[in-house]
Amino acid sequence: MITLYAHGSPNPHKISIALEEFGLPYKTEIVDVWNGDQFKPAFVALNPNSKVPVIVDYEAGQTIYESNAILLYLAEKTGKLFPKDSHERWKGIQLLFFQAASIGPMFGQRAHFSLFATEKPTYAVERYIKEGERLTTVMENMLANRKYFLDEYSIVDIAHFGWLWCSTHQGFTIDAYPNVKAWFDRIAARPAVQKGVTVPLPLPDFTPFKSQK
Ligand SMILES: N[C@@H](CCC(=O)N[C@@H](CS)C(=O)NCC(=O)O)C(=O)O
Repeated sequence: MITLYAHGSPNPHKISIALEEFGLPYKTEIVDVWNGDQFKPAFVALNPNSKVPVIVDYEAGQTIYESNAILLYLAEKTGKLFPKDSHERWKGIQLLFFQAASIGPMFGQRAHFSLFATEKPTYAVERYIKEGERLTTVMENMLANRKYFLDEYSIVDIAHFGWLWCSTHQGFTIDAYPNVKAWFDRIAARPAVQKGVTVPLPLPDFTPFKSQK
């Protein structure tokens, strides 16, 4: 049995989606990151960086943090949703790093400065909106004439979907990016994805933040 430590937020949703896709038995523990649960010693013992998601795979005696490392772990454990062919595999690893190093942090800062910051400094708001649009253009080009980021549906799609799902709920539209939009709708239609984004909690209601934008 696997325990997923999570909250209703983009990086944990990558893992609940993957667990649903893999059909692995799991249970969830809610870590309320809005109220500081991630800094409690018992959780810091699982992830010294105090962030969700974390999984504990009791059968294997393995604890893992960093969402894309968890995705790779689960793909390796099941032998599913990640290519075995070396060239395609390295393309996938590269895209997982790209997602973790660029999309996640930049979309995160965009949401922070545009929505959550009590003061909204114009420079920071504009910087991250511009970077968010630039990165969405990068994905638009990557997805030209492709159904998925790799030749087949994979954990790379799941990794990218988490933040795009969240950012569209935060009001950052992808309508101007037809390849990203078509890919997004294709992934969102999957039953495992529809279930995964509700586990352990759906995204919060961003309406109060959007109205102060
Ligand atoms: N690079 C990490 C980022 C994890 C992350 O930022 N998680 C957020 C929720 S989506 C969190 O725990 N935030 C609480 C905090 O920053 O204190 C990953 O991909 O797992």
